[in-house]
Amino acid sequence: MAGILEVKTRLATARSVTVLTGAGISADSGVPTFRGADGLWRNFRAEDLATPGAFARDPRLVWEWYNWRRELIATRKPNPAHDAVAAMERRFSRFWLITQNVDGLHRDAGSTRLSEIHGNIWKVRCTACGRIEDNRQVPIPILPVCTLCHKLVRPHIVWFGESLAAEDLATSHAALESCDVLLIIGTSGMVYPAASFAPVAKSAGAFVVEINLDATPNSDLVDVALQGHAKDIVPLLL
Ligand code: BJW
Ligand code: ZN
Repeated sequence: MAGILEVKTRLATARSVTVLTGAGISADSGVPTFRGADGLWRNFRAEDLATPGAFARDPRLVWEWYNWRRELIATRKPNPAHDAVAAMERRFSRFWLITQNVDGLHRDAGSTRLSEIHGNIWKVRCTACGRIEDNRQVPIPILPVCTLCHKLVRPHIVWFGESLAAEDLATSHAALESCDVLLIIGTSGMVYPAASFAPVAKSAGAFVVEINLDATPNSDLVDVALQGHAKDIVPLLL
């Protein structure tokens, strides 16, 4: 593919690289995406369950959904695309990974300079005292409570209608505005604010590359759109 050569050339002279990932990079590890048919659970969409209102109405149902996902993700391993992103971190002194994924597979692959802007499925947060704890229990006993104050805990995940952490937003914007190359891997570009990250980097002068199975709302804006599986394409860019 001609596009791959152009991206390799850009990366060869880049001083600063930022990567934005979505569910598509973990699809190659067998983690269902959100907007694919395999993302459905008992006919609910993420938009039905990943909201503060859904948790307030029926915390048991929402925790059951998370238990399904925790069970699934617990058996999954990083794939060559996660490995290649971790290798990029070692290659470039100025590097930042912004991931929308909550599965933790980037950390498993060795990435350390990253913002998990939608949280992490292996952390829980107390609805009363706000304490955040690591929790790898699979399945988690329903309903789980805080070790400190014994009130209900929730997944430490950003749901629809909730704000991202201010620090994650600031770090992400700094990385988008200062990078020479932005790689956007496996995201539909439908969910804000991450959906606006490509234009932010583009207007700041970055060379923007999309790697996705399909065209997305970002495809017209990017400098190069590479269509295919992340696990096949991302390792070729190094
Ligand atoms: C492959 C592949 C392979 C597959 N290789 N590629 C109207 C307009 C604008 C904004 C809003 C609006 N109404 C509401 C909003 C705000 C809302 C929003 O954006 N909604 C949209 C749906 C319209 N956003 C928010 O609420 C955010 N907060 C916020 O904005 O705060 C301020 C505010 C508050 C209130 C009102 C307004 C503003 C928070 C968003 C939190 C998102 N959280 C989730 C779920 C968490 C649950 C959990 O994980 O447990 O995060 S939603 C879900 O989508 C998840 C993902 O991180 C996120 C993005 O999805 P992603 O990663 O792109 O996955 P898919 O499935 O969509 O796409 C996969 C892609 O991969 C596809 O393109 C495939 O082709 C590709 N692919 N296999 C390469 N092998
Ligand atoms: Zn508590």
